[in-house]
Amino acid sequence: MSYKKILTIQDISCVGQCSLTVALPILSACGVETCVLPSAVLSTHTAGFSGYTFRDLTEDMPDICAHWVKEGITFDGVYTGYLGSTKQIQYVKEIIAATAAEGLVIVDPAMADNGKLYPGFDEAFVEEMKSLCAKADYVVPNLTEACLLTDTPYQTDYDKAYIDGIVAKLLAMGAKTVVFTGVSFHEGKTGVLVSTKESSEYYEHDFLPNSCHGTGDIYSSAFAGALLNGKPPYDAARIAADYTVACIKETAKLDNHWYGAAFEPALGALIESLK
Ligand code: PXL
Repeated sequence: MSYKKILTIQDISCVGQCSLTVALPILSACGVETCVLPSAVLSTHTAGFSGYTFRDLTEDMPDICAHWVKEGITFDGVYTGYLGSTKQIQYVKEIIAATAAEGLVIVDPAMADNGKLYPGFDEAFVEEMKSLCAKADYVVPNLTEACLLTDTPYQTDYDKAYIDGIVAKLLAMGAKTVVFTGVSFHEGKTGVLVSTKESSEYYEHDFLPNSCHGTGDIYSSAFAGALLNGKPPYDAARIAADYTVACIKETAKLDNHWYGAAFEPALGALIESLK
């Protein structure tokens, strides 16, 4: 039996259905042993709430890593999401080198959406994030993040050449596979483009108007879980897309559920799709 162990590094937003509170249950449901390194602890996420608390855990990281190295702890993969500071990105690279030298590196450069950086991030953070993406086996950006990482002006109206240009830059930076989410070429549709230097495959699915916060984290977590289950990248991308759509549909049934997506009711379907 293959029983894989992944480390996921991202924040704990205590309330808000994103980052670790999403990644841990989804990866566990995928049958993957999930170890966590919280990058920061926030009372809520930063999108739509005001006055949230933020405890940066950057300075805990070197000691945590040193302890793991002393114990001989290694991981089959590392999946990074929202990171707490620019300095932390350097530590994350060191943790990957020390504990997952042979493992899969999945980087969701969770820092921006809808043409804007999340609160608290700046150009220096984007620059440092480029260096982490360069080390990724899989980088999973949305359009805003992909534009920031490649110094491309953000456009909502685009064609295939615009997207291909961004992908080429991400691959040239060093990312081995680009899993580009939210790429839409037809009205009412969106999809994910999975590209390496050799190949490119696109999975199109319905665009749901009630798009909700946290779906990027749901997507990346399901993608990482499917990949660690041995699914080929395109299949993992498709499984994650179908699961994310199911979560958005579940959320649409709820009143006033604006802060996150109801990912729990669709976990059973995700588990089925991995069989
Ligand atoms: O879903 C991405 C995310 C993760 N963590 C925090 C966030 C966000 C997006 O806004 O604020 C704290």
